Amino acid sequence: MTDKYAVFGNPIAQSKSPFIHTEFAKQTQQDLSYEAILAPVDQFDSSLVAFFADGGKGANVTAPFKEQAFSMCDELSEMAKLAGSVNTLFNLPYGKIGGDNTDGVGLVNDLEMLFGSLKGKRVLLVGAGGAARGCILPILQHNVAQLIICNRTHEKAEQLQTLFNEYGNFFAKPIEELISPFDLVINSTSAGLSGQLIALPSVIVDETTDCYDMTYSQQTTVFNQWAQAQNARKTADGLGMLVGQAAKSFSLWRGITPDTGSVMRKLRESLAQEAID
Ligand code: SKM
Repeated sequence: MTDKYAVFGNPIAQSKSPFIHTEFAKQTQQDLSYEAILAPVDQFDSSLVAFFADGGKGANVTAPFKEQAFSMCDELSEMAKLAGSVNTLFNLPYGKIGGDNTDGVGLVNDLEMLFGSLKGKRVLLVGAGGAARGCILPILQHNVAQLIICNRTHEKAEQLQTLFNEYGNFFAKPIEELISPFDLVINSTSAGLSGQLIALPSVIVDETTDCYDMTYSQQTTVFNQWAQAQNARKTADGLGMLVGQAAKSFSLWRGITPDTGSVMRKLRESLAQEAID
């Protein structure tokens, strides 16, 4: 019988997950279906419970439900516990729900594929919301020399410093105290194409700095436009992170790791096509 999976969000029409997981399933010859489910904002829990009661095997969760999904889980991975949010759910025996967070692994795999090993690098993480929190542990686990976090509201960055202090060389710094270039700057804020970028000092990026924007779009994101204007060595958007988190979820559910490269190429093509249409 075909195994059922889904992604829950609101909105959800923009989600590439059904395409990505259907491609992974074809590639690895897994008999599964994967649909996008628009859950009403006040009915995420009942939608998920109904999906699992109806035989759903697992689910991804996107905005705005990741924290709520976390609080519904009976069992959580260490990664999910520290992230405080969940994007991957498992239908466990006896009606229990298991949760993990694969966003950070997806990010780190993409960063190393694009820019080489993270080991020994000085890394700046911009933003201190849920997206940043989900990635701190995996970055620290890759032996960076230091990870600095900055945020428009400095107190939020300090709270994360307290939470992750024991896992590595991790500090919150006020934006005005950033006075030298980093090896890597990661934007986790959701200033997409037209959004307002938080004002960053230009000294943090020079021609040796790689820049990564967790969001993605057909055109260069506002953050990457800014990074290119500072002569960043390389810039990349978050499409690889999206495919990477999906690959990790898929391997947790199915016990088989799909190839991400071919799916990335197809997604890039379809984004380019959307830009033309
Ligand atoms: O964490 C992922 C989630 O698993 C799926 C997703 C999507 O379908 O757009 C985006 C991210 O939040």
